[in-house]
Amino acid sequence: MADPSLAGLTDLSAVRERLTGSRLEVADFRFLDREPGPDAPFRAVVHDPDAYRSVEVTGRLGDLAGAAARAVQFRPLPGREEFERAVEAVRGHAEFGPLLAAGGATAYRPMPPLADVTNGDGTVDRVVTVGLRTPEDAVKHRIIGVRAKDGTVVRDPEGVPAPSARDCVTTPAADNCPSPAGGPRAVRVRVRRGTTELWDLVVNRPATSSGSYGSGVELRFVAHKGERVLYQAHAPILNVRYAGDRCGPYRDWEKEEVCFNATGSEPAGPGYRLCTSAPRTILDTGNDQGDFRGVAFFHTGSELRILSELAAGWYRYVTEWRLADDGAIRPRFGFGAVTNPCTCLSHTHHVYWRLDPDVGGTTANRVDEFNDGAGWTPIRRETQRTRDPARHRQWRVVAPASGRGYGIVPGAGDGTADAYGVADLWVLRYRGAAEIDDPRGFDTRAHIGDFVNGESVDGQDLVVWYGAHFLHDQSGPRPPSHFVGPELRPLIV
Ligand SMILES: [Cu+2]
Repeated sequence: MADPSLAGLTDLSAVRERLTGSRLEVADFRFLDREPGPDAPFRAVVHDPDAYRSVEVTGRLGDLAGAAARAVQFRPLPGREEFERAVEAVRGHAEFGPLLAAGGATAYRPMPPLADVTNGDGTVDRVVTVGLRTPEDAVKHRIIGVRAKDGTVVRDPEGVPAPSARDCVTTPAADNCPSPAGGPRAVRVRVRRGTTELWDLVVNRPATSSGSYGSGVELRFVAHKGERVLYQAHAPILNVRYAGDRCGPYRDWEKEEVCFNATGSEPAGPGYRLCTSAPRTILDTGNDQGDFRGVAFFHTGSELRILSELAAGWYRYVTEWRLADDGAIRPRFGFGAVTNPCTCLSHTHHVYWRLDPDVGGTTANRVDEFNDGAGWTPIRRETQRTRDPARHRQWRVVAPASGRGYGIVPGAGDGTADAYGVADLWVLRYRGAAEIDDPRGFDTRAHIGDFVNGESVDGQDLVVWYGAHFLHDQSGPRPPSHFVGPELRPLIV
């Protein structure tokens, strides 16, 4: 809960008219203003786990009674405890229990995490999925479901990968380090060289990142040499699509932290580790083990690396920011997995960073696009764009008043959007926290384009979304890197 004055949110009559359960919980809360005052507008999601329904509540802090509510599709992700309960139900099942008892058999968190069942009367039962791996068997992977309300095993839930003889990746899920208790939601970080302050920013760990499904390592109030560059930077959308839809598509979440290796101390509290050597993730070690969960900081001598490792089902992701001493900012995303039945099939990961620039220390910014032959052209209205490597297409965010700017230079491996990936860059007017997530229902595709409605972005407070697309095909040549991401490079325009 972001604000104690909202404790009464679940008791509002607008909520009570729609949800009657005794265990209502606030699943998401956000202020819609940058600097929320005593009467700030807010948006919240209240979830009723008994009826398994949710409502979105919008209103103002100063007039809670006047808040409005409407039904929305929101289903909380299963946590570790709920998953373990589902596994216990499987152990007690006449057919699947003995399978799990066999040598080498394991239960794992699969994709998708839920396979809910809609009943004939329109009510929905929550069904938590469980992956069974039986390596001695011809069928090595089965994904079954467990109905949350009564522990009934659902044999062939809809929308999960079919039973499979494929055993992709030989890295067993481990994730066995302790979870830090407590610790700060965010920390302030400064990088100094001599008497010069190079960087000053606030960092949220994935577990406290914004968005209803998290957004990886999140940066706010990022200043280089005393001048604000970014108000906020994170990656609220992450999804994956398989060729021929042989698995998925899946929308991933970015708030579940997983163990990696980070050696150092925690001067600001648990969950934020200042490292004395380079942190090592599953992409470095090839295993799912580690001694730390949270955000690791490591200065290489020329840049500050800020990174964490995420889990979503069998996926493992590295979420990273590199802040170079010279002012360059490199967002990075890395792609890995533990043992599963899908990732040896060709698939493409899509990650979408949301960058809220305050280049030149002001919110009045503009984006220009460069193309060979045409030079720089200002973007005046909200729009979405694709990359064009043949024309060396790139972008820059400029502050017209001062001539300061930051180039957005696509990474060599960032790909180009297909129909599922939608686009590579969006320029939007800043519309507060209402536009941190895309309104998506149960479609896994990115819906950032829903925010494009012709508003002016010329010298305005604006937001840039940048998409990268990573083709993961284990039958093809090994990619030079499992990381994607652009470079944000300081310019004098
Ligand atoms: Cu992959």
